[in-house]
Parts: sequence; C-alpha cells; structure tokens
Amino acid sequence: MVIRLSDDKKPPDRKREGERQTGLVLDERTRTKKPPMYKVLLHNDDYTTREFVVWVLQTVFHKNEGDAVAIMSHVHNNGIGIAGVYTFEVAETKVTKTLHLAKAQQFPLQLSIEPTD
Ligand code: TYC
Repeated sequence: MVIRLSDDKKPPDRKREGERQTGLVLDERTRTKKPPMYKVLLHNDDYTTREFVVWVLQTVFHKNEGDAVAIMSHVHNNGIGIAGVYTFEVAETKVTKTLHLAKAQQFPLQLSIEPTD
C-alpha cells in the first residue's frame, strides 16, 4: 500500500524533450548521447576446445556458465555468434585479451567487432 503525505515523494513527471535529471533544459548538442555500441563476434574453428571457449566467455565476457555454454554451442553449430555488446574501446580490449589467452594455448580462435544497427 502507498500512503503519500505530500507531493515530495511523487514519482517525477515524465520529462519533456530536452529535460533530464537536473530540471535544466539543455541544448540538443549539450545533452549526453548514448555511445555507439559494437558486437564482439566469436568465430568457430575445428581446433579451439569447447572448454576454452566457455572459460573465455566466463572470465573475459562475464557470462554465467549456462549462457557461456549456450553461446559456445551456438557458435559451434552456426559458425558465428555474439559474445557480447560493448562500446568500441571495451570491445577492442576484450578481443585483445581473448586473442592473447588463445595464442598462449596455441588455439586459432578468431573474433571480430561490428557495429550494432
Ligand atoms: N568447434 C570447436 C570444437 O568442436 C569448438 C568451438 C566453439 C571453437 C566455438 C571455437 O568460437 C568457437 N572443439
């Protein structure tokens, strides 16, 4: 049950265009824009172990075990799949880390980055 004694705690009205958080109306270009986002794609190959791919998805891409197994299986069955969606810098860092980990174990795992639509 909700009891309100004053207007103080009323949920904020939906902000009109140009107004967010502060109550200040900012110019269109002054407002923060959502950054472009990028998919990190995992590619299938015949040599990288399923176990390694699941481990990378858990440790680098922070997937739980069930999601990691599902993504790995999708890539194994379809040739390609999405490991995650990130800003460009984060996507690039995850690809670099994964490639280093794969090369250290002589796995030819390939990844790519593509913009979301
Ligand atoms: N196809 C690999 C195997 O059968 C497993 C694998 C899955 C490899 C996903 C890469 O991105 C990959 N061992």
